[in-house]
Amino acid sequence: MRTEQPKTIYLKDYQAPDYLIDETHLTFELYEDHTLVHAQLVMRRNPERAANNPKLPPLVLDGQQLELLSLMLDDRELQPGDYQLDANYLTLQPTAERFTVDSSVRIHPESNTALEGLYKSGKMFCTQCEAEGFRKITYYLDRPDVMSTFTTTLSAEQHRYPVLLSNGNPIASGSEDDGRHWATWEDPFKKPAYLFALVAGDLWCVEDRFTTMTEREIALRIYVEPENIDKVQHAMNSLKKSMRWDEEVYGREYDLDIFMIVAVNDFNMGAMENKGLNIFNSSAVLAKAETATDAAHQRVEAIVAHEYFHNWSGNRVTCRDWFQLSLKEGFTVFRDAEFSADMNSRTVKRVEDVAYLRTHQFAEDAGPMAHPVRPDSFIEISNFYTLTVYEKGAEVVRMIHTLLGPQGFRKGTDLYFQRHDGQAVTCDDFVKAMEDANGVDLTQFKRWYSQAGTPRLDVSEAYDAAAGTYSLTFKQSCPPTPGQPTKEPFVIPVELGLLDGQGRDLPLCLQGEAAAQGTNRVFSVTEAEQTFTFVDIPEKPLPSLLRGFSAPVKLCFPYGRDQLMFLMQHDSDGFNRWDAGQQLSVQVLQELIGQQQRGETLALDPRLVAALRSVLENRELDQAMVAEMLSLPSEAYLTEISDVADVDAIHAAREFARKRLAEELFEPLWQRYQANREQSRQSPYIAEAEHFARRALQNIALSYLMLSERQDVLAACIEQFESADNMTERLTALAVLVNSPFEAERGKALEMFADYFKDDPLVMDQWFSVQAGSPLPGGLERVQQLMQHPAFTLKNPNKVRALIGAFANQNLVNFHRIDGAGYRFLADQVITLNALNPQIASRLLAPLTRWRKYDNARQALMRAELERILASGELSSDVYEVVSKSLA
Ligand code: B3K
Ligand code: ZN
Repeated sequence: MRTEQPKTIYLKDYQAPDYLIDETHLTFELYEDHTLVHAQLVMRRNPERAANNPKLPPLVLDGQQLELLSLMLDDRELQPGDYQLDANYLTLQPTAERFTVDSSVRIHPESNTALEGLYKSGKMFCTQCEAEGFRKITYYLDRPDVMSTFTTTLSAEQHRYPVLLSNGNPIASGSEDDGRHWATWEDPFKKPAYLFALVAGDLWCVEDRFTTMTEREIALRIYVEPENIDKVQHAMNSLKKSMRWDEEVYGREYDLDIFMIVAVNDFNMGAMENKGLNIFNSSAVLAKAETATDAAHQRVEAIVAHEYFHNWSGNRVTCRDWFQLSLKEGFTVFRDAEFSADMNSRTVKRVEDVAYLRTHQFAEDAGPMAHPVRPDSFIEISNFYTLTVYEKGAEVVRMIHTLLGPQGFRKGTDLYFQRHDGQAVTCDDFVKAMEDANGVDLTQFKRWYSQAGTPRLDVSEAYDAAAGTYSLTFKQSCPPTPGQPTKEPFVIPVELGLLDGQGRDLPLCLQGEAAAQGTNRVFSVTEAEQTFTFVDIPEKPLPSLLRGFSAPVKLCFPYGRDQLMFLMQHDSDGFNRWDAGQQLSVQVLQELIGQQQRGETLALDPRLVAALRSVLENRELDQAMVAEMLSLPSEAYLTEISDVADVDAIHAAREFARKRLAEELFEPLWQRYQANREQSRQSPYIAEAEHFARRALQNIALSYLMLSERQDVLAACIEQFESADNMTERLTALAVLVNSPFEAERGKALEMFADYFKDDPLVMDQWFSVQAGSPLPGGLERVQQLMQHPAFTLKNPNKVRALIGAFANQNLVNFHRIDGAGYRFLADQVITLNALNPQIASRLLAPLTRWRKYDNARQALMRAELERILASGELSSDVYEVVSKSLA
């Protein structure tokens, strides 16, 4: 908890550390009611800071919630008068350039509910140190530009904690007479403290091997609690694929002799890339057909890859300070997205990522917490593990990749890794390596790192039939964001093509060029307003703009609905075919929203029916793309693109459209459903793209078909629920039943499901989520009731996300109830969680921070809840920062 007014930290104030730590030697004695930590730090003055300053500055070590038991400077035992101690720092005065600090502290992992530092998840000990958790373990220079080797010894009771792990390689172990045992691990690679990890528990492991490109043998181990040992193979396969891919695509080889993953149930986020010892939320490791959906399987593959890739982009080359977080996160998200694209369907992966970015990151970038990819300031760094740093950061790296091409980009990453191996560096260093390796100037491009907000790109066209020229004029603008009233123009890479009347791409030749250079090109828009004129254009073309979503901007071009239908059919870019469908749906839905608001009879534009019919009837298309194209833009996305979001009208319009589509397209949906369900019945579950695709189409078809309320569809749904051999089919069947009017069947299915899976917490999370997301009336009361369920606890972040998070983020009609009860409920949970787990409390708050999107009545109610949180007592810096910035 905060004891003083939280301070803002600024990037411009960065200073290198006065002292460095060359070696860190740790000993942990783990007991049930406390843990003792002894740290020996071999230190020296930082030569970079010593010049011009003969006097030795004080040594200020970070430390929080530690009980100091003893302290030595070299051989001298220090007494309380020899140092200063407060809630955050231990300050002492070195007397030589080189010295050793020895400290012993007592900590209480057994009562650590914040899940930061050393804590217990169920019966095991584990750690989470990024960003600033190590200071809750021992006194240290807890900042990423202090890199040290680590030797770690842990001792614990042998029968409770047979497995003792830390970073690096095991070098010694032994037992003692009193039933305790110990192990020592040594990590030869210098690392910042945020990559430290320790695990002690009764764990089983699946072991495998990987032979690297230089024929080194690496032992791979995934540790889980015994009951989960049958859910590890998918993660292991994903790990081996990631290791191979990083060698092939980036030339990066693994460095230690052993790579371990440990699954824990209580974890604040997905996973953590600790050197050689990744710690994972069990939801990001465990997957088998019967208990995890296709989406969960893909998430496991992506997160295993992401954490593994960090070994180079994050660990070998790390961040100088936390303002540079996107240096490792944006780059690593880009790397894992490309990996997933290579393992599965590239276009589907891009569609999913862009839909997510446009819905959630764009909303963040337009809200009170908007910040640049490289923030200039923060109060609590935990609040900056954001969609902007991760997802927009990845888009920025993707744009560099687009501008330099794959080979130029690889030259840049080779230089970056070679130049900075073993260093803590900045986003500027990353861009500099790209520039130097390619002989280009990215000065203006770097505004993507420093300017917040989503740029808008307005495009207009002019065709001169007589001259055969076609011009596209781009106007870019970017709305003000907190602290940034005006913006300079960005470099916006626009990949585009021009379609003729038959839907073929025309050769693209700019005025002044000798010849056409292909039919799909990338142009950089660098001015506030800029025109590109194409020559030899025989007829007025239809532009296909921002192919593959080549820049994270809001593109505005006045397409008519017939033109969008034409693009859906003919665009050579698969992403833009999908996007044309989305734009058509948005236009149609916005028309319905207007009709609903004016109290008119709703009428669905038959062109949307026709467009989706032809998608459904096209057997050439990837079935996953058919499923994506059948998915109407979400209520959250329709909210994001509204000036004032009318939650009820959005819901009513979208439901109306779904129902009408289900009626009009019943036959083709039923055919494809039955064909795919039959195939699912015939073949065992396989976690591969083609099978994901078949089930995705089957499941979206079922969700439409159930809107017909026909008995034969209900029977099919129940059959799928009861006899599917996998969670993907079973959970969809459950979800559509839960949202259906068939009350008896719904209740029975929920009960059967909970009864069968009551001992599997990850499956129960899905059971909670399905109910939390149901838009049927009474949603809040259902959620409140579910909080009493024995499987629910506020202490487990997965449960909080599954029930409360799903309600506030996905159940918009119930959460935004006009009486404000949804807001009041969320604020109550935030206030409770503020004391238990500030990081989770602060994340849960996000929906309330978007109050400016809603009507006056709701705005007032949402603000009142934010005020109530602010006044509720001593707030963590996490919650304080988000609430105070939201109200500013
Ligand atoms: N680096 C961690 C995130 C740590 C978050 C700390 N609050 C996971 C990841 O991005 O790989
Ligand atoms: Zn990461």
